Amino acid sequence: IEIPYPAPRSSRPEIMAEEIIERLTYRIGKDAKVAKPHDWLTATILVVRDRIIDRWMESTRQAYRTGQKRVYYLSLEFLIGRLMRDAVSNLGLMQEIRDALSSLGVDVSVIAGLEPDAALGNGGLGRLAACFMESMATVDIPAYGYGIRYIHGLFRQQMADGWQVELPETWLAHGNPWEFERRESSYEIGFGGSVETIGGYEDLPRYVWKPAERVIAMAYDTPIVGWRGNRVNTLRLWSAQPIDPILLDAFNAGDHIGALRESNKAESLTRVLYPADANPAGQELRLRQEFFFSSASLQDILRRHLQQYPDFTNLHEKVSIQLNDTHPAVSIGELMRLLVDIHGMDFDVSWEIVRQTFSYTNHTLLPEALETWPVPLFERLLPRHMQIVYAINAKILLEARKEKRFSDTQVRAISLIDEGGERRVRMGNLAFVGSHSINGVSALHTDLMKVTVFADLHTLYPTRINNKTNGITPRRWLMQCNPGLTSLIRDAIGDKFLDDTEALVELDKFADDASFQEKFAAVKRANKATLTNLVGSRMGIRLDPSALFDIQIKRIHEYKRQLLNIIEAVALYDQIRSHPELDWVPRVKLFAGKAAPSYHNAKLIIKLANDVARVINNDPSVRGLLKVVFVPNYNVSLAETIVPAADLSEQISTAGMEASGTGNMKFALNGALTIGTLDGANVEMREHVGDDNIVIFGLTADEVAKVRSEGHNPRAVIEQSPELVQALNAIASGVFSPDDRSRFQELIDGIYNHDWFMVAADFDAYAAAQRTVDQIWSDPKSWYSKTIRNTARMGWFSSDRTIRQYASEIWRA
Ligand code: DL6
Repeated sequence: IEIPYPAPRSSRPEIMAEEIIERLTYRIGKDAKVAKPHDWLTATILVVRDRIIDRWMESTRQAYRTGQKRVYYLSLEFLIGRLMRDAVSNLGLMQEIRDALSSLGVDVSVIAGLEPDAALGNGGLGRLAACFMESMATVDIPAYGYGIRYIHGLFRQQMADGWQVELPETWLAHGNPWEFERRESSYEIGFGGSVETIGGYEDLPRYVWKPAERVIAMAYDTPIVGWRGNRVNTLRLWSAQPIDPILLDAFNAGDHIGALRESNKAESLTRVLYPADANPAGQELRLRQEFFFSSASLQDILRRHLQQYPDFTNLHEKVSIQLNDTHPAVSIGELMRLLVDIHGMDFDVSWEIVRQTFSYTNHTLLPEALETWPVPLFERLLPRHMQIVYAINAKILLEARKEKRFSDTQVRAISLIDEGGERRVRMGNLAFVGSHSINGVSALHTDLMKVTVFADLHTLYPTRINNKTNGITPRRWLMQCNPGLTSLIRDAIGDKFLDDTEALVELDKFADDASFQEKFAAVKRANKATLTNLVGSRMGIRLDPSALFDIQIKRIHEYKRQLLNIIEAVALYDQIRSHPELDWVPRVKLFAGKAAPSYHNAKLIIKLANDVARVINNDPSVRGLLKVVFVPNYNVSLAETIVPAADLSEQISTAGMEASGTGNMKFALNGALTIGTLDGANVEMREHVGDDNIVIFGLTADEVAKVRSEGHNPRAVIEQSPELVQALNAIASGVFSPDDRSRFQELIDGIYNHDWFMVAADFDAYAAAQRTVDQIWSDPKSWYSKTIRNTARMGWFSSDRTIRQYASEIWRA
């Protein structure tokens, strides 16, 4: 029987209004008269979702029909944020949904603000994965994102007397109308146990892993709509389920809690996002999570492949698997196990297929963030994978020694096992040797990879490392978050940039046009007013929208140098009080970001920002000239309000330490001036926007390396800078912490004693750069000429461009 497809859903507002009422009544069971805002939100999402499904199914059918290569993006993090505005706007239904809801007396912006912010990630890496998902759908690549459906995403940050307090985040509290539970897509995942060898010397031995524990991975699918709805891809997130939900014998014997032990244990696997960010993550749970989602994803990929092809000999031609950092690197061992042990393929043949299938993106050079696992832990949890790692290692080391004549030191550096001290499995090295492509995320970062962490592996395999500079999706980070600027640009240069972000360059000719500048400034003012209202209502702090909004929002980390910014605020505070007669530029210094719960110094930096804010904001002598705010609970939605309102974007990491940054791109695209170091993608941003349209300061990566190797004497540097001495003394002596005068002593001692992050070394250059910013700000014509040029020239940083490069140069998809 030919079963017909349903007719596509209408986008007429009156039809959608009817459907919203229908969903409210029959799916949610609510009478419109008593429906709560959350019910309206759910009903609306269900109506929007229906409009996605037709396209989703067609996208899947097309991939089967054409036999196109599929791309699988494996990531432990997807920081997707809210989805409704994204989906509606990509489908081009914004006005229709607004009209449909308003005919029912509901304001779309009110219910859209209720959607939980899905924070299934820590920071840049997770947000990049979300931008990539949207861009892969936009540029029409059949792709699946694979990750974990954490019940609690990244913690909710609250402030208690200026200290960060972490609370569980409950994004699933009202259910998740976007997702589809796929009970039929379930796989068994094993842990522990032993490996049995079957077969003798003559025979090829077969290895059978007998896990001691097993859980089920069950899929939840979320459709991801590309721009103009042309393609819809799938984000498949795994949830852990017990094999036996309840041990009935134990329950009947009265052990009611023990009866649920297995169930709790399984569920704890996907309960929380491991909150580490560039911190040692040596926790068993984390390794379990990594294997859990890697194994489930690979079993799913192989199952799909076998639906279309008889065997795996062409796997690498039909499948590309991108490892987002090393978190899914155990997939390399798992794919080997599945091909060799389960599907009976030859080890060497499988290894070639595996290498051609995988590619790996590195996101950090910080040594403490490069994952390694103690050999005993790895062996206990994954005994067969440990054998496979040893077998791969033997192959690679032999090749290095025999063919490439590597020295012992080089061999030690490339080994998959770190033998210095406690033996550990190096996931970065495993990802490297098991991939045909290893990419960095900015030109500088890629260059540094070749001479630092992967120097010896690069010598062994000189063609594998390549660069793919990050990008951001212009849909979320311009069109949706900044409708005012988007419509101004459309009026000026037409709609081409909506499909080709690089067409923004046409705006360049308006950079010095007085009337355009005025309109650009008006949009910025309106966005600043929105942020002012948000800060007022959440924090009770009144900002002056005509002040320069100087913004640093990102994870709190010493290398990102929020501390440098705070110290400069203290120095400025001092200067303003000492020279009230000068013409100071009114500034609001705004911070937001979360610190890893175990990262002591980062939490202290948050407290310092809050302590400094309290003193400065209550001092009448600087009122109107300087305000400092730390906005709690930074997340994607908050960024969507803050980014369009920024005048100045702080991208001030210690050079050589920020792999790329993507916040830097979001701000510049939305018409902020960047003050930054020559680090990460700032380097390429300068090339694109032009030297005159960005304020660069400080040591370069080479200079930082040189200063460190030659011995840095921060005390001597500090003593040369009266402003810095004064600011450091004020902080260290308790001017901002009268209740605990020594609270910040150790933070300041760190600067005096080693200054690893070059805060003292860069301070004077940074302060001078800030005064340059003041000068530019004081001449609005010059300010807007530069900021308009930023918007005009940032088109290259679209994640569509990045994804096209991955597709043509890595995936060949
Ligand atoms: O590539 C995305 C993003 C970069 O823009 C940031 O510069 C980088 O810090 C971040 N890395 C991570 C992982 N860090 N660790 N571990 O989030 O990736």
